[in-house]
Amino acid sequence: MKTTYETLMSIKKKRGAGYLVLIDPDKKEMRELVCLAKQCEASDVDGLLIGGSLLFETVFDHCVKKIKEAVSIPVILFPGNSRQVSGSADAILFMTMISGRNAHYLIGEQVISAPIVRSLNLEAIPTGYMLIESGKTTAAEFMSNSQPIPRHKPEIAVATAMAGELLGLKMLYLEAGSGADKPVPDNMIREVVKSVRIPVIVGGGIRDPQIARDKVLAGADFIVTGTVMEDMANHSMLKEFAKAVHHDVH
Ligand code: 1GP
Repeated sequence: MKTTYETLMSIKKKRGAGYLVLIDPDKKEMRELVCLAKQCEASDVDGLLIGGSLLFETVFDHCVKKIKEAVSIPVILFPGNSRQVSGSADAILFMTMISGRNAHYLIGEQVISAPIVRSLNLEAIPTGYMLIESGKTTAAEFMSNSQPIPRHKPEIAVATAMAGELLGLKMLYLEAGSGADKPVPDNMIREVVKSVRIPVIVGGGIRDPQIARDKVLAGADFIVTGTVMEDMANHSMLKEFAKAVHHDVH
């Protein structure tokens, strides 16, 4: 059986790029979260990420389980901290915040969660999380107490990405932050993608399918949207996003 990482790689190979939707358990009632997950699957979304900067709800594990039961696309944890671990998911983006210099998010949270991830036998996908300046202070920036990479300094992003690859990370996540004013700049994506061989996920502040398409054309392997789908009125856009991201390779 394929690992979730291998599944993601085959999605990338087959579809040109993959479309992932972030579901934040804090943002809606359980029923609505499950409904969104089902709509994602029906709209050609390739996988779901579950997580958030905070956690007000005490039912994280239950929420992951319910979503996992409702869909057959990969359900991957995208934890804001070491409390967001659940054995019901297919895998976890085991992230280290390589853009910042706060040791707690580079290795501290990982030390806390590693024994739990191991005991749950959860597939861990080692991922370098790179926060990019996006106009205003985001929750990710505030909560991690770390400085984002300046958006006009692609060379810093490139060197950081290279370091992540040399350290053996399997994916990079270029993140503007949830609800960001401005998404990660196209030229920064282009430069990073040119410099590394590992897949690059891009998310934060993407509210329009055309913007998602631009990020794919700049070289993003996976696109993540979260906030735009919190509004039920936008669910009809799921298919448009999926279409904008995919450029199926035959
Ligand atoms: C946040 O990249 C994700 O971690 C998604 O961002 O909520 O702005 O779409 P948005």
